[in-house]
Amino acid sequence: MPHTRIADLKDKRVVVVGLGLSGIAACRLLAGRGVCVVGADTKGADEVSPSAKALAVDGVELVLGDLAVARMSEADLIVISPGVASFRELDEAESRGVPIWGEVELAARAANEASDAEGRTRARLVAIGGTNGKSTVTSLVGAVLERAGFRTFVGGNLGEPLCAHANTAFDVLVVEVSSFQMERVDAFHPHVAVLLNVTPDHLDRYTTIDAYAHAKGNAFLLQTSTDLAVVPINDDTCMRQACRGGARVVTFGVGGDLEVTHEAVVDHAAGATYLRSECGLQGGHNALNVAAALAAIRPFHIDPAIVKDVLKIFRGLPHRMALVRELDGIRYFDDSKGTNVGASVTALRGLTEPKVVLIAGGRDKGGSYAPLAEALREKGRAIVLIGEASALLAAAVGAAVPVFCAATMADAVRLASEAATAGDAVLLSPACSSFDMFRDYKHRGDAFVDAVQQLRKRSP
Ligand code: UMA
Repeated sequence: MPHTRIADLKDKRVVVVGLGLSGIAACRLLAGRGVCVVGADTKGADEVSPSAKALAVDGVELVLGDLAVARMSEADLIVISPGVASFRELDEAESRGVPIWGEVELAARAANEASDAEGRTRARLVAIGGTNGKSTVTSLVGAVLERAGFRTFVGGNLGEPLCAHANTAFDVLVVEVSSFQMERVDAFHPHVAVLLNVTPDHLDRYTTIDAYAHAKGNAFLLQTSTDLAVVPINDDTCMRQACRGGARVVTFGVGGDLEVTHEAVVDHAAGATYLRSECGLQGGHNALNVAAALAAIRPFHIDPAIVKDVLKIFRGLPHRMALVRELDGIRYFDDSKGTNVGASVTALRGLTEPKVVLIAGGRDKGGSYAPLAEALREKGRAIVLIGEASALLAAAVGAAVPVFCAATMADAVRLASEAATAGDAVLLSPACSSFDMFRDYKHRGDAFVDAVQQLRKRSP
């Protein structure tokens, strides 16, 4: 039933799988619209968060510990959280014709229905995907639109689920979309869809990189000639995905419609030039991020003077190449958000210091660490490993640089500071997810920042 309206689900039985941020927001949204909601999680009652348990107060039936009890095959709809991959009961329900939506699909439909019901113009949807840079571009696009006076939602994979805001009147929804979130969409129709890049990631969930790229590309599917698809120039993988829909394609990069040169990002169609020296975001990868953001805001016809103001002050996100401290001539950078090999290689190569001590490791995601070994051969002083992937990483990079292993983040920072010499950088850019040792990448980054702040100056 691809065209089910949420309004028609009143008193119907909907199972929401996963009671993290997305699932909790989805449960509340559906319960608020008179749906009989079952909230299910593999975690038991003593493991889920207090917010998940509090859903019972909103009338949500909780199924905790054993998903089979949720009787998914008898549901009218299943809504899954992004972190939930396929499992037996879900496959069975799907084979019996039960529709399955991702949280973002539910949210986008709910936002449209709320606007229609109140006679408001529907918010325009800007979806921003890609292996790396999507949080930065999402935040930048959001910041420009807000400054230009649009009522703007900024969130999605970035942290705030759209479901939590589907009833609010916005002009634009700027949503960071992950491949997980794009797996289950069928009415999701962005006015602007951006695919920044595709490099190996999440290969513990996808059998091939093509399957991963395909999930990301679902964002383009319903686009038509009045919509915009934004992709890097000369990137066949991203272009192939964009062409699965019917949008006008705008490219960014060297020689693109949004052209990146040594000095500037140039919007040829608008006749506007944005000097890179006047941007708060620095580095080659960030020039590409700026170009992609400028492409994404094209349909909103924003005065370049406003855009320039924002570009000047926008300095990026916490835990994304953030300078924490300089001590004994060594700069410490927090790139905890570098959760895949491509991100860590970009971070390493982007540093101006000739030598870097890298802190990496965590939960392995199934890709190859060979590109990291190559970058370390050029720029690495040493690597300090943490977490489950330590042995795998040591095997992959051990020939390139000296390897140290640490049990905690505090140990890792201490070992890294001892291995570094004045003029080096110490970089936390783990190339892995954080869930083996931390709640999430923010928690990991905070632990790094704490440990760096505790370091004492070396005695002369
Ligand atoms: N669960 C199950 N069964 C499963 C798997 C999970 O019951 O098979 C339960 C867990 O026990 C837990 C809940 O599901 O209680 C967690 O759901 P979730 O993993 O979808 O996490 P949320 O808290 O809803 O957070 C999600 C995104 N998480 C993931 O995609 C893994 C967050 O992205 C996002 O910020 C949030 O929705 C709001 O939109 C994080 C992320 O790591 C930052 N994203 C990946 C990335 O950027 O690489 C894709």
